Amino acid sequence: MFSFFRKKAAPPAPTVEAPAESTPVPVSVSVEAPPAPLPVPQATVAEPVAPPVAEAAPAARQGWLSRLKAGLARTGSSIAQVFTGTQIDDSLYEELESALLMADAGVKATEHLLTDLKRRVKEAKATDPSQVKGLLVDAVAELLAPLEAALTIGRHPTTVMMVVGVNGAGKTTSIGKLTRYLAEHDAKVLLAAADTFRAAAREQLSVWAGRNQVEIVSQEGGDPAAVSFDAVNAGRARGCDVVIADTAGRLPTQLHLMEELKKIKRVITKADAGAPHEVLLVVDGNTGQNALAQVKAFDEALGLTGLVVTKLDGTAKGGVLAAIALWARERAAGPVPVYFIGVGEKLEDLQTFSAREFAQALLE
Ligand SMILES: Nc1nc2c(ncn2[C@@H]2O[C@H](COP(=O)(O)OP(=O)(O)OP(=O)(O)O)[C@@H](O)[C@H]2O)c(=O)[nH]1
Ligand SMILES: [Mg+2]
Repeated sequence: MFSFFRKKAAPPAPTVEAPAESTPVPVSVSVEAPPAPLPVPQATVAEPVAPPVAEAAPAARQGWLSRLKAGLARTGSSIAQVFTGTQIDDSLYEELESALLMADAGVKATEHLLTDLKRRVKEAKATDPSQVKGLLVDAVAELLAPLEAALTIGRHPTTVMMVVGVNGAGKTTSIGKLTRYLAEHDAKVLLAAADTFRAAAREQLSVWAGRNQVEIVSQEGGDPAAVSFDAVNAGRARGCDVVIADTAGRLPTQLHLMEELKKIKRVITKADAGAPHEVLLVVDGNTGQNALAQVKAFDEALGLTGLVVTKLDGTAKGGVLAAIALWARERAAGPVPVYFIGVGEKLEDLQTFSAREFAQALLE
């Protein structure tokens, strides 16, 4: 989900100059509007300015759900197969175990789900395999529920987000989609092209900036930390609601590149003591169990605040979210929410995550 609380009126005219390298694009959203209340803590605000996506566009949401369903269809049909018999017996649970493992749920989450399911079956005194399927939806939805949380902006004058992940996970595309979503809700966004090594990467982000008519700070061959620093300063000076830094893809095993990410984070904190407010990991939903390894490694290096799971429209099996959810239960800092999931390459193909909808799409 996403909530956007009213920000206070824009600060006095910025005096800080834009970095020489930036290519400002006219911004379609107004900084001055809405005139009003001071930022308020989430707990005391009844009415977010923007309703969650689910309420905003039911028709679009429906279309998205069917794409998610189609993407996860293989998992769905192999699990459905388990419930076609007439008895609830050991072989049903064994088949279900294999199907969950095949769906990338991993050993621990599979065990957890089977134990929980057996308890539910006993409690419900279920006798028909088709009932068991409904109970499995409940079990999966409950396991995934802690991953459901709203991405909130407006708590800070400028919310700074840093987006990280392995190569090709969908970081830049997701930033483009998220930017559109934020701009549609009247948030003023500035993008930082902190993937400075490849000209194509900068170009890709500036195409998204152009499409969404937002500003971008970019620097040929520059230091990613310096670009991020400039962008945060520029964003704050220009009264932006959100600054999003796109970083270059890297494997968690590339230690020097992980050090570089830590440096970007440290330098962002120098520009704004409370920032980055969000460190988002973008994970390709097709990565299987390796996705969990990525989440753990990036979390250890940077302290993640949220996840975006992409490409769930393709051949993704979906079960890895159960593995992530089980891991998140034991995480000292609490679960890492899945703010968004990606179900395609188009602008509207980024949607908020709902545990129950996901469980249903996966199993029904
Ligand atoms: N089908 C599908 N494709 C996606 C989705 N998200 C991203 N892609 C595609 O995945 C490819 C890689 O996306 P990028 O956004 O460039 O990935 P990245 O993480 O920025 O890549 P690097 O910067 O090279 O590390 C592109 O072809 C995107 O169109 C999605 O949700 N579904
Ligand atoms: Mg990229």
